[in-house]
Amino acid sequence: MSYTAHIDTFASDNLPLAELQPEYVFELPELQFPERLNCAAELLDRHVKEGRGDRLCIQAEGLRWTYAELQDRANRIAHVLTRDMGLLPGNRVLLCGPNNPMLVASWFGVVKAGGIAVAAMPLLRAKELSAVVDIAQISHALCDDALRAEVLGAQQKSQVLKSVRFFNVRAEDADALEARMAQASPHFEAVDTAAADTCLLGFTSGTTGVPKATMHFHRDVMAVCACWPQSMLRAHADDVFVGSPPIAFTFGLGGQVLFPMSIGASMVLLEKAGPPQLVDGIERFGATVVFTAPTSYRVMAQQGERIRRTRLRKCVSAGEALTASTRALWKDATGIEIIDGIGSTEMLHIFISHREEDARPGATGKAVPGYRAKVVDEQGNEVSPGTVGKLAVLGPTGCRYLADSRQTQYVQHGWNLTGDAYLMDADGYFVYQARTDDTIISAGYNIAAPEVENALLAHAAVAECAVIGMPDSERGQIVKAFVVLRAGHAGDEAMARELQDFVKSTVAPYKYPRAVAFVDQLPRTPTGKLQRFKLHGQ
Ligand code: 3UK
Repeated sequence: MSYTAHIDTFASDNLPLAELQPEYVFELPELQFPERLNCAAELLDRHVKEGRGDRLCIQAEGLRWTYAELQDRANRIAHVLTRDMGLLPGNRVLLCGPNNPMLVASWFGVVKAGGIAVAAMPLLRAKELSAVVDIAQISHALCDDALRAEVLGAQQKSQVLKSVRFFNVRAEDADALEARMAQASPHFEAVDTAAADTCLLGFTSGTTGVPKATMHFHRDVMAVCACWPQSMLRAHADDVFVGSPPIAFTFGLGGQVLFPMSIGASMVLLEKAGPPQLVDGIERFGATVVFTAPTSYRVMAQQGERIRRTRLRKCVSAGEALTASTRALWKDATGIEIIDGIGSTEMLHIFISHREEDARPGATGKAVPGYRAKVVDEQGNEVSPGTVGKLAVLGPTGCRYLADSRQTQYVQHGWNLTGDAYLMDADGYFVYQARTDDTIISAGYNIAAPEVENALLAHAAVAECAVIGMPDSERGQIVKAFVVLRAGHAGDEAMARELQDFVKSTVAPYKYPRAVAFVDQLPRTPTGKLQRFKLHGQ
């Protein structure tokens, strides 16, 4: 048994067996980790120790914290957790709240104390939260007062969640986290965890509904900081990071917290970060690097002139495929070339991407140094360039589901299969096609749902749409489109026919939607991903 600092061994007891885990590669010199490593000490304490305590770390509405100030808060929280709340290394701690400084301080308090941070999407309701609590056997929680009712509801449903404290409480409350912190010492030596001790669980419901927890080690956090940001993002210590995804989504945790801190830069935390608030935030706080999703870039592009007058210089897109048209729209509006990157909760962060100058419209990029990527067939054999197959990746991070039989779907032959259909072009660029379960087979033709969606989106009357394969006795499946129309358009027979003809005129006619339904909205995950599976049977 190798070294561990965990007294509660729940995480290691529930890791997938070694033979079910992917292969890991640590080829870069930056990926040679010592046996003992605490990522919170590396990302936070190291800056203070090396004399950068006075540098700006966090800005938020009416607040500026230096690295030393964040460390002070995190240390006090670590004391409250271990002394008042009885946290033991290896225990899981639920973190819930919108993106704000106390949520980040809580994350560092938990990880310094050797706990396992489990951030929950701020939109989750009591029932969904209690599922998270049960799967991860969560004993402690630190939560924003804004989510008090949901967290107390989840605690009532669960047997395991024993200790809860709230922060950002407005009324006088002796039990509030801040009141307890005021009594605690600002000094706390980070627990000497193993590089391979779990420090965070990332929940993913994927696009199919049933939640699963991915397990990430202290060394995984340091590995994602050492790979993509260094080779592709290339930000520096004076950059100011901002973004829209919740910290509970590893895209948000990396982009807004881990990556800036890994280089001594600063972050802006916005509790609400829809396109208008994000544009405001970039302007008001002088943000230079933004992380958000393609849909958000499309809306923000309307404010191109305003954005040109800000300090913004680097724009990262992930979460969904970035179409060539969205890339061009943003470039025309702002002059900035988006950096696209595909990542996943399982891999922790981005593994295929590109630098601005290597952007290829319609392609995601190439394997990030430190990672390998290939396109394989059903048997796991690499296919030739230009052929569509399944995307397979490996690197220093990889998929470990907590006690979940779906491990053998994601990891095959040592490679991580992300569930995406891709092709590699003749120059080695990876080009996104669809989720593998979004490929519609109609009368023998393979049709990628996103391609039909993009064709429909080009029609002036279409605000949003989703395309699925509907079972059909004659053709196996037929293409069915769910369409949200822009205001002022009627969803009638004539419109359906017009859209069908429009698609036939822009893509191969066999791809046109034989069925069209008009709806008011589309089902999406809290991170904005389309849930096509929810449309089946509608
Ligand atoms: C899709 C993309 C095309 C793809 C994520 C960056 O999205 C993240 O994690 P999730 O677990 O979803 C993973 C799936 O989302 N996807 C993500 N990025 C792209 N498809 N182009 C892209 N650029 O289907 C992937 O398998 O929610 C993204 C960093 C951390 C993340 N967790």
